[in-house]
Amino acid sequence: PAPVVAIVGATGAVGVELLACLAARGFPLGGLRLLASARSAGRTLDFAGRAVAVDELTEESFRGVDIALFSAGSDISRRYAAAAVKAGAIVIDNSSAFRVDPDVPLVVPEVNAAALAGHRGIVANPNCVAAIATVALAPLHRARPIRRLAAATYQAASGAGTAAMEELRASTAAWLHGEPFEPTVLPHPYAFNLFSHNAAVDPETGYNGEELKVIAETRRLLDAADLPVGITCVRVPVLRAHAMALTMTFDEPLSPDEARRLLTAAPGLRVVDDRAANHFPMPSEASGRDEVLVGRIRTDLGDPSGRSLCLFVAGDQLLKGAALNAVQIAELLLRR
Ligand code: A2P
Ligand code: 11C
Repeated sequence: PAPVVAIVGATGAVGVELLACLAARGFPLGGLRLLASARSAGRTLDFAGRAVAVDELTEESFRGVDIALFSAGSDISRRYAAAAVKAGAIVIDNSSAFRVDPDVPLVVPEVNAAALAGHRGIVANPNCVAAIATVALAPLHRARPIRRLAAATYQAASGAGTAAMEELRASTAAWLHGEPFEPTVLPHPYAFNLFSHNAAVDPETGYNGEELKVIAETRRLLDAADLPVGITCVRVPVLRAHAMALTMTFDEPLSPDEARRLLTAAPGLRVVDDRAANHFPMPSEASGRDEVLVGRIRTDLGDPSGRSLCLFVAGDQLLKGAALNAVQIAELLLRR
């Protein structure tokens, strides 16, 4: 029989995309349960043209549920994932609650599908930057081990939730009308501005929480526990697709042509690398797409050894960075 699926955080930015992905991919459903806070109980959400009621999340919400897709933040995952597993569900968790737990596989199907086999009821869905970056890094890493990675990100509002997307819209409108705007969701003015990622900064290292997550999760996903990674995460005034500049150093030289061949053949990627037209990955073209866009494939002139390459990558934060990857994990579970 088709599985009964619950979505925890169904009303959120990722929750709504989970619903859309399940519908668009024709995911077999024996039932659908939409869960959110008490504030949303009684609302309905559209699923494939049908209005489905939203219920308040409680410990009892998981009776009869086979797959629970969690996307309501780490606190909710920590509080309710055990109840879901106890009720017999497999949890696919989009929060950071379990991503570095050795008993919980962290999975991007194109990168490390085999890791799923070890699950004990919970599977972690990676941070959006880690998911999008590793789709592009994995095919190269398989051909020539990556020995060092440097990254800079250009992250959309969607990563901070629906309220942040709304703040970007409202503050931009206010700016254009010459009206004052006090940010309440993000810590700095967002319209026609950018700022260092809003996650808290670790006073010891100077790295923020987002950067530390990307480092830990990229290592896990690439099965490269000691990979040196340097990263700067920045929030840019884009609605829903993250972009990133990646520079990697390999064991042995890898030519841009060979990298282009590997990236062209890899699943989940689309090479956008038209030097003549100066056309490379852009958030506007990554938004709403399943594939991660990759381009600007070139030798890093900053490394005279010739063993380093640069890429520019863009991927929909709400799709491959969150909802789509979670639904792909659910599809893998069904196939097993
Ligand atoms: P609600 O809409 O009822 O607040 P986003 O990431 O876009 O901000 O969305 C967060 C999601 O997490 C929303 O669906 C939100 O539901 C849900 N959520 C937040 N707090 C709770 C809670 N205490 N119990 C259940 N769901 C919650
Ligand atoms: C952002 N990546 O863009 C974050 C949002 O680890 O799941 C999601 C945080 C996470 O701010």
